[in-house]
Amino acid sequence: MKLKNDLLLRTARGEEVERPPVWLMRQAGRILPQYRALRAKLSGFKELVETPDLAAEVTIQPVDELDVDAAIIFSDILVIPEAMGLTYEMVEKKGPWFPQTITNQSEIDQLVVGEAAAERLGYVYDALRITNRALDGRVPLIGFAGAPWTIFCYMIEGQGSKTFSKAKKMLYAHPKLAHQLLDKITETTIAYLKQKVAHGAMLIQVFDSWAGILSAEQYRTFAIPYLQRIAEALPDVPVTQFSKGAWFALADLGSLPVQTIGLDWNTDPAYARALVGPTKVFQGNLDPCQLYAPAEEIAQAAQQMIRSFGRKHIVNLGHGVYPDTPLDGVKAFVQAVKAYAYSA
Ligand code: 1CP
Repeated sequence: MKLKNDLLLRTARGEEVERPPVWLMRQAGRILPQYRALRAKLSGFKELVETPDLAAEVTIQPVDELDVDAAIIFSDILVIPEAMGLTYEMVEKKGPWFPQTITNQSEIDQLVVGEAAAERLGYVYDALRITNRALDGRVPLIGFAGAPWTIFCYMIEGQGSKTFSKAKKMLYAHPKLAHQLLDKITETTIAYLKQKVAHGAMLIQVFDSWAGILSAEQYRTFAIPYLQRIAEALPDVPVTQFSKGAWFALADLGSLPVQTIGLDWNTDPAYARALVGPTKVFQGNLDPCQLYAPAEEIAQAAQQMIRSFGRKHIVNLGHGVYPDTPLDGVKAFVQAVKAYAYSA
C-alpha cells in the first residue's frame, strides 16, 4: 500500500527526515471520549479486542482525533497466553486475571505452541486488514506483542503484581523450566508477529513492561536471547524494542538487530546514546504526567526533548498515556511536535 504519511517508517529505517514522527503508547483507549462511548455499549474489553470491525474503529480514532503519525492496532499482549491455552479475563477497574497459571513441567508440556497457537488469533489479523483498508494509507499501522519475559510474568503470576516475585522465583529455583517456558512463548510470538506482518503490520513493537525488575545478569540470560530471536525472525519490517526500566541493559539492547529502542522517562537520551551507539533510532520519552501541565509548558517540554535527542528520534511518551490525561494536553503535545522543523 502507498502511504501518504510514511514519516515513521522513514525515521525507523534511519533516513534523514524533516521532523520527528509522533504517536503515543496507549493512544487507542480511555483518553478518547469516542472510545469510552463505544466501550460502554459492549460486554467488556475482550469483546472489543475480539471483534475486528470494532478493534479497527478504535485503532483509527486517535488518527482522526489527535492527528498522530501512526496507528497501533487495538489489542492486548495477553492474547498470546490465551492462544497458548491460558484464557484471561479483564476485570473492570482491576486488570487482567488468569484462572489457570503455570506452576510445573506438565502444565508447560500441555501448552499450544508456535503456528498452532498463532492460528487461533485470526481476529487480530482480520482487524489489521480491516484497519488498513479503512486507513487507506493515511499513516502506517504498528503491530505489537509482549516480550517473552513480560508474558512469562502473567503466565506464572496470573495477574498484575508490583514485584512479580513468583515469576522471579522460577528464574532462581527452576531456571531450566523458566527457559522452556520462555522458549515456547518466543516460538509462539514469532509465529504471531509473522502473521501480523503478513496481514499489514508495517512496524513491530515488542513491549517488555516488566524488564525493570530483573538484574542486568538476569536480563542478559532470560530476556535478551529471546528478544534476539524475535528480531531476527522479522527481517522485513522495522522493530522497536521497548524494555521499560531497563537502563542497566542498554548496552545489550543496543546489540539487538532492531532499528529502534524505546526509552522511558527516567533515561537520559545522552546517557542512552553513549551506551547504545550511534546507529539505533530512539523512541520516547516524555513523562506521561507532563501532559497534565498547561498547554504552553507541554509544548516547551516537547521541543526541549526533541533537541535533547537530536536526530534519529521517534517522539512518544516514556510509557502509556494515563487514562485521565486531558485531551487538550495530548493535542498540545502532538501539535508541538508536528510544528517542529529540524534545522539544516
Ligand atoms: O478499560 C479498558 O478499556 C481496558 C484498558 C486496556 C486497554 C485500552 C487494557 C487492559 N489493554 C488495553 C489495550 C492495549 N494494551 C494496547 C492498545 C493499543 C494502544 O497502545 O493504543 C496495548 C499496546 C496494550 C499493551 C499491554 N497490555 C501492555 C504493554 C504496554 C504497557 O503498558 O506496559 C501490558 C503490560 C498489558 C496488560 C494489560 N492490559 C490491560 C491492563 C490494565 C494491563 C496491565 C495490567 C498490569 O498492571 O499488570
